Amino acid sequence: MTPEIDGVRLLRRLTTLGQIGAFEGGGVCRLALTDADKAGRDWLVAEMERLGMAVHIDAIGNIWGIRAGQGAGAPVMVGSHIDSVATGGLYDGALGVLAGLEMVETLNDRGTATEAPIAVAAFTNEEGARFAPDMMGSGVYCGALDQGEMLAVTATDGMGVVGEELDRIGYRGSDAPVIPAAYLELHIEQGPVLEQEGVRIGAVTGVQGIHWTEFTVTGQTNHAGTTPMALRRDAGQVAMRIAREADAIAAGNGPPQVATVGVFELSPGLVNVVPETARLTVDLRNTDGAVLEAATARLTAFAQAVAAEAGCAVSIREMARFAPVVFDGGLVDKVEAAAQARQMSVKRMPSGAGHDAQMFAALCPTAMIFVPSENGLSHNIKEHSDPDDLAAGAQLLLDLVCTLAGA
Ligand code: HGY
Ligand code: MN
Ligand code: MN
Ligand code: MN
Repeated sequence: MTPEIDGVRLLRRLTTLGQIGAFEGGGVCRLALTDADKAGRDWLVAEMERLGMAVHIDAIGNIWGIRAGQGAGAPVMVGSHIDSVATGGLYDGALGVLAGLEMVETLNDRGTATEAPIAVAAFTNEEGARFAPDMMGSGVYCGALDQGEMLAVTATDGMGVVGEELDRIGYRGSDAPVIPAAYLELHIEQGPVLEQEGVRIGAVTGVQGIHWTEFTVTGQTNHAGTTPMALRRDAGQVAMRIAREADAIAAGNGPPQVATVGVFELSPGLVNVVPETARLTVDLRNTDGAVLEAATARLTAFAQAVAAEAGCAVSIREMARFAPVVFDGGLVDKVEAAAQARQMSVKRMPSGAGHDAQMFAALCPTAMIFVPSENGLSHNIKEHSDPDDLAAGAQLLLDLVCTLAGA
């Protein structure tokens, strides 16, 4: 029988990491490559070393600790991320990394050896909130994103460049990524499905496609009172129409299409001045790659047309573009069977959120385990999951890794 994890110890680690970059009254902000991210990284490396793991860091700051196996083959890897959005919670990403530490400590306590090494990874900038695209570190690790290009990415607020920030926080390493024998990621669902259906475990079948696009519209400032509507070159009106078109795409396509205007900035931002520039971002996602491609094409064509009609210019920047991925059917079956073996209710489901796992799907057998999110909330400081569910997910992770790594 697989050793039993210690749910209290797991929760303690989640709480400890949750104090790094914590807001008063709850929630965290550990934006990638900030001092708070560095503090989280420093704590994680110290924990890995305390557990006797060999710690590796690559050129984009991905961290992975390896617990030696009796054999020297490719490791079975579990992982996720410890960076957060600016309105983050305690569990998004952290759960997958810290459940990995809990798994290693449980095996150490029991003196359980595995044939294959076990790796626990924390990937750089999974969120993409400060530096786009998201899944940046795992994308470089898996060869899906160009390392040189990613090191040169400037922050969306213009403050900082990835490579310089890595140097500043001391996390630009030189270790070569190792391609695992299999990759498993435990993550909170970040949506309402499991809770609404009263199911404890999600056996994740894949991740929907993600397109992030930034539109910068340039018109002309003018007097809000004297300028007839027909003579305006109003960047704000164009931006609003692009945002409404994104909404129309979601309504027209219906679920699972989603569209989000997360950034919407007008300049000069004065009550009596027609806006000269507008910057907005649109996040489009769909499990169907062709529908998603068509949605993005429709939105960009619309933006160009309405900008021209309004006498404005528009520049369009692709911030992220990931096709949908399907996880390894055999491994998804194993996740489902492992939950059933422990009499845990389980449901096969796609992931609405992006995850580091989607970068591994092309390289090795990959799957994810979801546990419910209270009220489906995430990317919200009130993000919460039931400790028993967190422990259940961590236990399944250990069960599966013991099977895959030959405990
Ligand atoms: O946006 C996402 O889904 C991921 O959390 N970065
Ligand atoms: Mn996450
Ligand atoms: Mn997230
Ligand atoms: Mn994610």
